[in-house]
Amino acid sequence: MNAKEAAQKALAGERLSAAEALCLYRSDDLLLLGEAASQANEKINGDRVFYNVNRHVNPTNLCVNRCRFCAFSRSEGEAGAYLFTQDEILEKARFAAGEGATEIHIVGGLHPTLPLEWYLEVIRSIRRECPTLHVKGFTAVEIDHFAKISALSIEDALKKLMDAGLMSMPGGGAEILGEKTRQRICPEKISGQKWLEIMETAHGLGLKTNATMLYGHVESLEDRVEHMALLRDLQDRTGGFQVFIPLAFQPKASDLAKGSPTTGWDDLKTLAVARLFLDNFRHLKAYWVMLGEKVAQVSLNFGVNDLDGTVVEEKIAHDAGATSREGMGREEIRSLITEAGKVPVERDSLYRPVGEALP
Ligand code: V47
Ligand code: SF4
Repeated sequence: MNAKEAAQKALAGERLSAAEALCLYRSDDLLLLGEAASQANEKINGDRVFYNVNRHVNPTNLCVNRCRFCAFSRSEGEAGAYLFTQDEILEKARFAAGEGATEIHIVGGLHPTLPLEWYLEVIRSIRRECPTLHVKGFTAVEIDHFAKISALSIEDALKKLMDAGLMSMPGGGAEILGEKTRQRICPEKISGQKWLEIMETAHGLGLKTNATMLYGHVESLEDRVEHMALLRDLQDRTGGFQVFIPLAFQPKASDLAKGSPTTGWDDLKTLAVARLFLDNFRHLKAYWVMLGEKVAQVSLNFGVNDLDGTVVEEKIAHDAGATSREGMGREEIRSLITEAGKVPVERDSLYRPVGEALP
């Protein structure tokens, strides 16, 4: 089968095999992929493109994992290591709520000594003081860490976080799920299988989560397609993933992939293939922080229907050399979307339009 036939198959509503996704990836007909992915997206999402008004907070960069691609993390005593106090975090949340944010996105390193109670109190205080904020927090990697340090099962750790007020989970820590490549890039991290199990447990408890894929380092195209196939299988079972977010590797301060960033060509192809292959994911996000504003804008015609958010203070990608801004204003995001011929719609963290009657 050639790329044109694979694209037609996807548009006819038939599920693509891994071999067909690879065939799309290997095609150099970028516009064919873009056109097909755009049509697939329009069928389910029309010409509306979502964004949200949010604020990222990374409570600490101390991390016991030290993944090879990560320029954000530090070890104890190392220059640049930090830990925000609970008051500092609450102050950032208060400020965000005052500016009209609807979501606080909390992700950090695996701190060597902080107990789970510290994180529970962070969530409780934000929910108490800022009731308009949705608390989206903690990757599956952090959930595993919390369970280990408090001798709890994954399910019980998640229940405690939910009781404290956690409302959904971001999609980080997925990296590349296939074990061989995962071992090369983040040997200390939980396995891909464990990441999937934690997501399945969260979905079983009614917690919606996102899913990411870190691409553009040492992985092969086969790794990427296998990764997406594993996500598609889990989504068939649970329906708990809200959105797929490919994360473009930022190579500064990493010896992976000899320091070259992804190309716009690869970024757009990856998003288009994801839209055609992941037939059970309604939403596809272009994370403008890692793609850059320009590629993110063009991707709105390559199957993307979500531009993420205002972000405000981004550390993970910027410590690794991202050249985008650390945050973007609501009006700037809206005009990027409008200029690409789409209709901007502010969403909440569960993908409901803000300010419209809820179903
Ligand atoms: O898990 C770390 C990645 C992730 C680098 O769910 C890097 O809405 C690129 O998951 N180059 C955290 N990526 C960020 C994340 C995220 C971001 C925005 C929205 C959502 C969401 C989730 O960042 C980590 C890791 O996969 N990362 N280092 C790097 N050098
Ligand atoms: Fe730690 Fe996450 Fe960075 Fe890995 S990617 S070193 S787990 S902060």
